[in-house]
Amino acid sequence: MLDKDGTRPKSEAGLRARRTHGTGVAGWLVAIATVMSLLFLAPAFAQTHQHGGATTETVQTQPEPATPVAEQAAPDAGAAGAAASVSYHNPTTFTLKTGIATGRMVYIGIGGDIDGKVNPTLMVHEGELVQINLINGEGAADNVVIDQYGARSSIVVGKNASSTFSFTAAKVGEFAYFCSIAGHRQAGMEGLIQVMAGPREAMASDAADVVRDPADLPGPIGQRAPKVVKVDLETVELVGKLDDGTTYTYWTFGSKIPGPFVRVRVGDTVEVHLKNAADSVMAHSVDFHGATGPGGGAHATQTDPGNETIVTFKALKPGIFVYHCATPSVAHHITSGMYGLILVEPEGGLPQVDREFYVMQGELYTVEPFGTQGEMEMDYDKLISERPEYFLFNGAVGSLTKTHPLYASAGETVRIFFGVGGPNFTSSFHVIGEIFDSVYSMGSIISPPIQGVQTVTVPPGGATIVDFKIDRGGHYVLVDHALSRAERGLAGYLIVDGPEDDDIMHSGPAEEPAK
Ligand SMILES: [Cu+2]
Repeated sequence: MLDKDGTRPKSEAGLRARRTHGTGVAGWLVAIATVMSLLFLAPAFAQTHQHGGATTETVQTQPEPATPVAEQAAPDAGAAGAAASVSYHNPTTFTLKTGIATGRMVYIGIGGDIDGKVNPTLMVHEGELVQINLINGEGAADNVVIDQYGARSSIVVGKNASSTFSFTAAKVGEFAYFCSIAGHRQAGMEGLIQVMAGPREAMASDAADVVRDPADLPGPIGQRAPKVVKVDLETVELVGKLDDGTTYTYWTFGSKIPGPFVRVRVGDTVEVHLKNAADSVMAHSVDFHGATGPGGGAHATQTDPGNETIVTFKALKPGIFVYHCATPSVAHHITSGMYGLILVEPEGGLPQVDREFYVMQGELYTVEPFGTQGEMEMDYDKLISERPEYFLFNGAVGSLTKTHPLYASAGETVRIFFGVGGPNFTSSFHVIGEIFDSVYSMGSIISPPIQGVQTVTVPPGGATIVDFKIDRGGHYVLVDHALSRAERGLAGYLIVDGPEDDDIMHSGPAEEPAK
């Protein structure tokens, strides 16, 4: 077992102390200045720039914009106009599940004031961004349409399929929402949305930290015989901190991103208990890429809120594998945070290292542009056309720079288990200032690792293991070398204590040869 906590400063004070010491040494400051400006100054600048134009930009991304923002603010400018643009970033969200009640086809409200109500009236305020989640509860094909706003969901086909759409409630009044599939409105699928004049009072946001610390993983298994390993996973939906002043409704395994690191050995029997929290809105499931069988376990684990399912599989092959939720729409569940890694160790384990870390990459598709403050809303159109706003390590902007950097000491060997949840973008994983000594390419442990690698390709639903010895103290930077993504949140620090060996690198010319 590795003792990782002995030298890793966990407290904020410890972090500050280390940073203060660091600035005393000019070496890394100079060497890393370019990178810092790339990774920190540029995004900060971009955020400032985007705040001003956010409202207009966002409205342009609506499927069919009903009313331009300028028009909303015009009649009674000042307070009303300002409030409308503030509340715009705190969507009022409703979830409707299709079902049968007293012999009719209906929508049933889920959560909040409309919980359990049949064809509930949706109360919103003028100027609010309204988000409607539709879940198929009866297995037919359904949608939701609000004609007056030109707003509609995709058609959800099959039980538990879901769709999300949004619009700005720019017109005051009562409007029908209904299903436009032939016969469904007549059969009962109809309700009202009531848009009240004037803005709602702003709500304070108290968002959770959803970032999994990259040092949070179990130690090596080493030598032992195969056995039955019980794995408990709980799916949790929660509002989490995406960035400073910015939140997102994440769907997670265990309230953190990525989900718990599962560690077994080849030949183990893995008994997975998947519990879906009682306050979840969606059904969830889990597909282990390290398993062999229907859906990687997803067929056996489609789990409604408040329920638990169990699936058991044999770990037949060693490797580092992704697991993820596989409930439709799968891309929606994955982008929202539902992915993790399972390591199936070979007999006797992997070569020993001093420190192991756990990092995963994913993208987020929000209606609002990157850097917008407030609560972000998932954008289904951007998701299916692969136009992300955010690229993230471990679920949030600044996750591995500001709040949970990786810590090590010079002379140590380091291993990073790196996976891509995606759902869509391949990573060109690289650590600025380092060379990977060994790379288990494509997550294969059976094949011998390749040596001396700068950048490693990791596809969505794929993973790798990189090992390297750190020869010199300083700050190293984890990136996807598709570096535009660093401007959208993707960066991490590996902070290495210890001597900054001038023989390996120093600022200025090589020393005079001895005479
Ligand atoms: Cu899910």
